[in-house]
Amino acid sequence: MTAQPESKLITLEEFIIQSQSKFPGAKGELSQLLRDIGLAAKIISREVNKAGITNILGYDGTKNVHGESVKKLDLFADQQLISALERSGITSMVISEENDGIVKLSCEGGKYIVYMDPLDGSSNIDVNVSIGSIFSIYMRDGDFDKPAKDAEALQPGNRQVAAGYVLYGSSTTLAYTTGAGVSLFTLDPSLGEFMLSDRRVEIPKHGRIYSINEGSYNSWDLGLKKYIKYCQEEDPETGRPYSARYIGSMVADIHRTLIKGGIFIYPHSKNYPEGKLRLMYECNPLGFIIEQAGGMATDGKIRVMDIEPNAIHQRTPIYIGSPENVEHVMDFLHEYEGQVG
Ligand code: P6P
Repeated sequence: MTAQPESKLITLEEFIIQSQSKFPGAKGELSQLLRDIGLAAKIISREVNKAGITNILGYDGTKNVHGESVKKLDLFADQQLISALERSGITSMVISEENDGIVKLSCEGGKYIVYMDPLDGSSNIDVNVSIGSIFSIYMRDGDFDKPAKDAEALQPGNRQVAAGYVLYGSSTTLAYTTGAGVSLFTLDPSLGEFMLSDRRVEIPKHGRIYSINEGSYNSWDLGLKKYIKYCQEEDPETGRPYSARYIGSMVADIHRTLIKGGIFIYPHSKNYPEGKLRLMYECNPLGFIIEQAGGMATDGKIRVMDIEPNAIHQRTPIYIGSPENVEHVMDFLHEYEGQVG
């Protein structure tokens, strides 16, 4: 990633407008939506970076739809993003990890439907580990003059029109795609602007990092156990043993995988028979990003983005990252399918 000379510094807003000009028919609505999300991200970043000072750390005493204790920053992020989407005036429904059902916005016939995990990895907030926001944008099929129906929200990930994440880490990074590659932006706090840092990022074809919570080893399928043992064997010719890295914030683990290559895995297990991670607002948007950067994202059998959803909060196993690493683990899963050990 080469530093941009001052004259070449491009803000997120400028980049979105430049990109829109490549689509003559575009009316700028999606561009406006992305800009609104960018503004919410700046506001959230400001609070995340001073959370320790403004008593916004800790729990607010409520629980989300999944019975998980909600941290104050979760709620703040949820409110900021929903307000941004309300202001956009073109979004009819928002589905968020922090809300049981579908949030209907005042623009009932709005063209877009947005899924989001407003603050993913929130269990890491109090220990100052990177956390992130994830968004996934769909377009309704039509009838924009009629109020959107709940059923319109259940679209497979291969119908996303845009997706992205914001990583609140040592710097605040925003990544997004509209299906024409993945661009990265870094927030310059002195300007209050996201500045273009990589116009089209590509994931390495292969990586020597595997990322999985090995605490659930005993409940893995035999093929996964065999694959992780393969990663740990000594074989200088294939660059093994690989390195194990696991942050516990999906956005941070996926961002590292995007930049350095390798594989992130959250399999099904005894505690999470369907997998832990959410299809619609974690796996589909991050799968879209990784695929657009040249990677792969599967549930162990099929492409994550081809899964036909039947519930807005449904979970899925996920194997995501460099294409060679994902294909390799799939080979192990297939070879030992149905075997116990
Ligand atoms: P575990 C965070 O709670 C999250 O939803 C993802 O960001 C992360 O990848 C995963 O759960 C971590 O789960 O079971 O390893 O703590």
